[in-house]
Amino acid sequence: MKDCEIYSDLRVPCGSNIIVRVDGRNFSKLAPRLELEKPYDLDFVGIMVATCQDFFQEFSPCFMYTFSDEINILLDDVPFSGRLEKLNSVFASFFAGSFTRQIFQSDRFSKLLSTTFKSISFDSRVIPLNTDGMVEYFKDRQDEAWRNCLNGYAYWTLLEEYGKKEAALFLKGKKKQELHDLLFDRNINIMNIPLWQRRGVAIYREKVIVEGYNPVKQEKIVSHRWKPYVDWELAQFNREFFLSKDIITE
Ligand SMILES: Nc1nc2c(ncn2[C@@H]2O[C@H](COP(=O)(O)OP(=O)(O)OP(=O)(O)O)[C@@H](O)[C@H]2O)c(=O)[nH]1
Ligand SMILES: [Mg+2]
Repeated sequence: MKDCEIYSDLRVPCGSNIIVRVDGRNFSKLAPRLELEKPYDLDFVGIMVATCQDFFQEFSPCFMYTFSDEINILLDDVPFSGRLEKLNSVFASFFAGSFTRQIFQSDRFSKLLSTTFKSISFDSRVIPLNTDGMVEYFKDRQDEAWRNCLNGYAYWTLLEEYGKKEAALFLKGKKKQELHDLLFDRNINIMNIPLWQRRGVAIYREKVIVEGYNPVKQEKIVSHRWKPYVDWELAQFNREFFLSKDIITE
C-alpha cells in the first residue's frame, strides 16, 4: 500500500527560498461570531500575532508577515526535508491548534464561542521563489493589505449610507485613489490610521545588545543576540528593507 502514497515524496526544490502562506478558513463567518470590530479588531490581530510568535518559537523561520486572516512564512532552513505534504499539513494544523488555544485563553472571545464553537482550520500552500521573487511576493502581499484596508474602511463607511448589496456594488472595480478620495470626502483620512492596519505586522529577528559581566576578568562584556521582534510599524517592503533586516544578502 505504501506504493499508493504517490504524493509523499513530493519535495520543494533544493536550495530555493520557500514561502508558506496559511489562511483562516471561513473567517468571514467567524468574525461576526467573535463580534469583531469592523474593519479592524486589535484583539483579533493580537491573537494572529501571538499565533505567529508561537510558530516562530517552534520552527525558527527567518520572517513572518500577517494581515487579515493570512500569515506568510519565509523559511531558509526548510524542515521535514522539504516534503510538501508534511509542510502543508503540519503548518496548517499548527496554526489551527495555536489559534484555537489563544482564542480560549482570551476572556473576551472564549465566552462568545463556548456555546457555538466550530472547529477552526487554516489552508496552506507552498510557494518556492528566488530572492528577487521573494521580495516581489512580499511587496505584493503588502499591497493586498493596503487594498484590503481601503476596501474595508470604504465598505463599512458606505454601509452607513447604503445597504450591503449597494455598498459592495458601489465599490466594485474602484481604484485605490478613488477609495482614498471617497473616504476623504467623508472626513476619514486613511493616512492617519495606524500603520499596522495599512501595512500589516511582521515578525523577524532583531539584533540586540546584551550586557554581561565576566567575574573572572572582572569586566563588563557586551555581546549581540538575535531576538524575535514584532514590528507593528512596518516600512514599505522593498529590497532595502530585507537587506537592512539581514533577511537577504547582496
Ligand atoms: N471584523 C473583522 N473581520 C476580520 C478581521 N480580520 C479578518 N477579518 C475577516 O476575515 C476575512 C478574511 O478574508 P478571506 O480569507 O477572503 O475570507 P474567508 O471567509 O476566510 O474565506 P476562505 O479563506 O476562502 O475560507 C475578512 O473578509 C473578514 O471578514 C478584523 O480585524 N475584523
Ligand atoms: Mg480566509
